[in-house]
Amino acid sequence: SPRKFFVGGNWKMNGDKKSLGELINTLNSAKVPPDTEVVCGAPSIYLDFARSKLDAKIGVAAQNCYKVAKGAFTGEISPAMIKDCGVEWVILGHSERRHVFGESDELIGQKVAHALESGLGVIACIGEKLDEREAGITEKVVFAQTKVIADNVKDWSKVVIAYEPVWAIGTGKTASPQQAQEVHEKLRHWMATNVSEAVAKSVRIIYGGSVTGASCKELGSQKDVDGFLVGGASLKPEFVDIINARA
Ligand code: G2H
Repeated sequence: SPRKFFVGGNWKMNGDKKSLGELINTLNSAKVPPDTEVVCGAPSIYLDFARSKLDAKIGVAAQNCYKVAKGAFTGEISPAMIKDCGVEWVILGHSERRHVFGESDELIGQKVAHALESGLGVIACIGEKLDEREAGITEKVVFAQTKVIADNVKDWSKVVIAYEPVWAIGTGKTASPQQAQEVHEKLRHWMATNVSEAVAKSVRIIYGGSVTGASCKELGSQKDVDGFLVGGASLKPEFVDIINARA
């Protein structure tokens, strides 16, 4: 595959300097395969800490950012600030941002545009809820979410799409390798039709939702699964096994 395997960790709102420091020590001494890219999503207050402690072989991501560079937006952080901490990536449109904090497709699109213009890489998350899957509208939902993202992208080399079915997030209910592959393949086809063949071939589409050391190998061997976005298991030494899923 021309696509470099991508393993993202999403620490969400977890850890402290002590526990994250220990995790960082484990990651720094871990083997990272040369054909695998690893990025850890740290809480915003620990971005500087994570970037200064993690080896250069591991990237760091913010878990969110705002859609403009600066101003009177109490509590928000900008891509410029993220970059100023030496951090290269931002996760946008995570289901918790969408469904706990009410972020709209439109806002997520604006954030994607501004983060890319600012020079950050973007891990853009999409995924259907359980009732949507049961109603048979998974494709419709993920295509609509992808379209809003795509409308805001010029340089696809800086974008990773994370497919995270909401019913699989933090529930221990991982999508089966077949369920993941089916949606990833449809997303790649959508990219070919609506963006270009070249982008469809090169864009990484990663899977998220209760990925573990036990489930990562079979998921990661699917043709259109180019890596993972890992929540709970990214806080444990098990994350090293997931980094080595294809090794
Ligand atoms: C999905 C995933 C990481 P978890 O949110 O983004 O979390 O692996 O805990 O389901």
